[in-house]
Amino acid sequence: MLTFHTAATQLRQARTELDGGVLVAPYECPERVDLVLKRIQQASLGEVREPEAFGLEPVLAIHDPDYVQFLAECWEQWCALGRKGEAIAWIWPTRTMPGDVIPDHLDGRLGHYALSADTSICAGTFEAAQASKDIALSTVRHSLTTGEPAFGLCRPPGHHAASDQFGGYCFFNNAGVAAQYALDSGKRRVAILDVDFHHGNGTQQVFYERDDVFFASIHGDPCHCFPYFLGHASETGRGRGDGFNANYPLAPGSAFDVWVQALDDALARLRAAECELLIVSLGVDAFEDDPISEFKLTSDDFSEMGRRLAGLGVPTTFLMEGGYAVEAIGTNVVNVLQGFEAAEMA
Ligand code: OKP
Ligand code: ZN
Repeated sequence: MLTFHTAATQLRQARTELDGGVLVAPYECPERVDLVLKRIQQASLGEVREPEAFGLEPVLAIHDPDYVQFLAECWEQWCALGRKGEAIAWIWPTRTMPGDVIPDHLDGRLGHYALSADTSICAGTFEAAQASKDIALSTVRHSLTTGEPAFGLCRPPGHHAASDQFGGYCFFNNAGVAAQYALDSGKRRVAILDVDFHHGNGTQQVFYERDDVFFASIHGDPCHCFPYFLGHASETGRGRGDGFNANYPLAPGSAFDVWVQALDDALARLRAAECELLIVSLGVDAFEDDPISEFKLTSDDFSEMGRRLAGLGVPTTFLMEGGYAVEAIGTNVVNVLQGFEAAEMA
């Protein structure tokens, strides 16, 4: 299987993440990409290719222009204020002060455009986010033109990024940008299946009122897990999108026997919706040893996941999301991709 990757994803080298009341080295670190690449080469998965530059137009097809401009300017403006650390939001519009006016001051704008305090903005963040969406776009274009599966080694991830909010390590919604590109290229309906441990709140929000993208997500129950405020089973879509959103919140501690039932149900829903392309938001943080997640999937379970995904029988684009057990991240990603290939061959 072909992989798309570029070193520009490593332009984001954040030093800080607010975690347990202290600033720690971010879980979403550049080594994640190095280790996945290393395993791809070891396992002879296939050629690794550079993405092409698509510019900001496909981003603006799902993201708010002022949000994109905020991301472009944030670091320079933060530095101009003479701040010492990285840019982290610390005040938000809330139930009691809804904040209909977008503030002028950067601290206010940060609160407006951030959905969590775990994600700093630093030098190179905007550039890395652009590289990541170019990988997503190059990967989906390959699947569209050849019908072949392909893997986009996106970093930073994308599924928490909403139309005008960043957070959960995400800035542009790579899967959403790719899905919209597929629709704009002539596909009538696209499926996004999110297997990351965390609910893909951004992807859900972008497509919630639409019937041309079916979004399904298997994740830790938001009553107990990030992002806490979206991802319940009762969220099924709105308006013409009603029936095109399927959430499978599972209890922390769930293992593959439970997880795979949700997968099979999600795949049946996607089959019934007659989707012409499958985009997999491929986080591997459902792994048993992930440091910030709470499912119990083994490395072998990821191979079986790949085999079952192939059963849908539609052109498939895999896009990297989370996965923080760095010692196993390469094995787990490549197991999904090779499981998929093995089942396609059979
Ligand atoms: C991103 B992706 C503790 C962790 C806070 C929340 C998880 C973000 C996951 N500081 N971050 O879905 O893998
Ligand atoms: Zn995750």
